[in-house]
Amino acid sequence: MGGSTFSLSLILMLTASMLAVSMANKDWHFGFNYTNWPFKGGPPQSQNDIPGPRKIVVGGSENWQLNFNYTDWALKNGPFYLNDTLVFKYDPPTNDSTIPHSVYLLPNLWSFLTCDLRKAIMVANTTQGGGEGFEFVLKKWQPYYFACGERDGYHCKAGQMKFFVMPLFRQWH
Ligand SMILES: *[C@@H]1O[C@H](CO)[C@@H](O)[C@H](O)[C@H]1NC(C)=O
Ligand SMILES: *[C@@H]1O[C@H](CO)[C@@H](O)[C@H](O)[C@H]1NC(C)=O
Ligand SMILES: *[C@@H]1O[C@H](CO)[C@@H](O)[C@H](O)[C@H]1NC(C)=O
Ligand SMILES: *[C@@H]1O[C@H](CO)[C@@H](O)[C@H](O)[C@H]1NC(C)=O
Ligand SMILES: *[C@@H]1O[C@H](CO)[C@@H](O)[C@H](O)[C@H]1NC(C)=O
Ligand SMILES: [Cu+2]
Repeated sequence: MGGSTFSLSLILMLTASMLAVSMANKDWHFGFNYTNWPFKGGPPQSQNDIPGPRKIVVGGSENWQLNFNYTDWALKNGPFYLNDTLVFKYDPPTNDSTIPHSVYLLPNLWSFLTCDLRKAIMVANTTQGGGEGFEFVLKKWQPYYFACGERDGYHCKAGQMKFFVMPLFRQWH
């Protein structure tokens, strides 16, 4: 149903961002002027002028929770750059009415699309999102596939708690 269209658009998005990166890197060596580069455009508006790495709260004021479209959020708040910090905020499970969350890194696009956690790595457990939140630095030039690992992938699959980022180089010109 809607699932395959959704997956297709994700693949298209990833392909587009990879293409942008590889093209940009290629051009980089030729010293192009990036002022008008459509993909480089940089993070929109205010964030654009901050030269150093940014600290971004995942989901903004919605934090890290069920039924928020993080794919959409990542699209609208990207691109992200190397050394930017993503902050995951979620309440630790204090009683039965708190829904526990966590942060996992999935190994590849396919496990991301299918929310397959078998080879995923937990980067933050259910208590680490409390207080100021859990901070994850985008240190490497690679795609990062994030997902909540709770309920054996259910939060990822049905709760939309997943998104990916491909951090870009900040200093291109
Ligand atoms: C890059 O292009 C913009 C717009 O065309 C121009 O204003 C700027 O001076 C150029 N920068 C360099 C370093 O050539
Ligand atoms: C989430 O947002 C993406 C990108 O805007 C969109 O393609 C997708 O349909 C949305 N998912 C849901 C379940 O609304
Ligand atoms: C990221 O930070 C590390 C450590 O501070 C630094 O060595 C590295 O050059 C930075 N990378 C980029 C792309 O800014
Ligand atoms: C559970 O914990 C949350 C947050 O600490 C609190 O707001 C809520 O009232 C608690 N619920 C119960 C049933 O104790
Ligand atoms: C989560 O990780 C923190 C830091 O490593 C640790 O202190 C805590 O006991 C862990 N909590 C659970 C529920 O595993
Ligand atoms: Cu969750």
